Amino acid sequence: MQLIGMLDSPYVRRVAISLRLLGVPFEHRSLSVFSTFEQFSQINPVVKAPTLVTEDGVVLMDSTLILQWVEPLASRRLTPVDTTERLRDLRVTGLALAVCEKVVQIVYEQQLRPSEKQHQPWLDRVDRQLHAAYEALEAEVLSAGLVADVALLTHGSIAAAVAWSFTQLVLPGRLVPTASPSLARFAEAAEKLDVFRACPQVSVAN
Ligand SMILES: N[C@@H](CCC(=O)N[C@@H](CS)C(=O)NCC(=O)O)C(=O)O
Repeated sequence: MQLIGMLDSPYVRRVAISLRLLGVPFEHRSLSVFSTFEQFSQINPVVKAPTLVTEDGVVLMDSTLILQWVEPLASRRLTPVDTTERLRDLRVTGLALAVCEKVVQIVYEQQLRPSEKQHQPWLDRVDRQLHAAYEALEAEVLSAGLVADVALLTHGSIAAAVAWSFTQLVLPGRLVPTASPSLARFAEAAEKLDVFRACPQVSVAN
């Protein structure tokens, strides 16, 4: 199994962390959707990260769908068994992925479009959505009382920690820890776990 994409993508990172937690062996190919677009397109012409190439050579996209495929192959689950917990975890996952999407939209708008072509009303809209997602995520993390323990990690808690760290990396200062204290505390503790450290969002060489 090959996981294609760079760990500075929160989507690639959540899959890499989950694969390790699930104990599913994989080869990680750190290709960029930008600087190695052509090479990436040889594997997946759609050039989306993460891309998973299964043992049978099937090319899968989308972090959630990849995890949906992989989890039943493992002996462990990152999906809570209890129905109420599962619903909460899905909500946390959705909010964290919305955060990632909004941050990516802001970064693409600011870095890929010439400054004279940036559309402020669009950026304002996305920023409002980002803050709304963070507000709801903080409330969920607080009420769930998330603990950074490898045995307790779920899809939602992994996505929440990864989303927070990603936001801090690419939009420093945009979301301050005092506005999301429970999430910031949880993410900081999660980042100290071996499984998170094994999947650094900034390459050690940088
Ligand atoms: N919903 C997708 C989002 C994946 C995504 O947008 N990845 C970005 C990298 S962070 C990407 O592939 N960007 C290139 C592009 O969309 O052209 C997932 O969960 O995997």
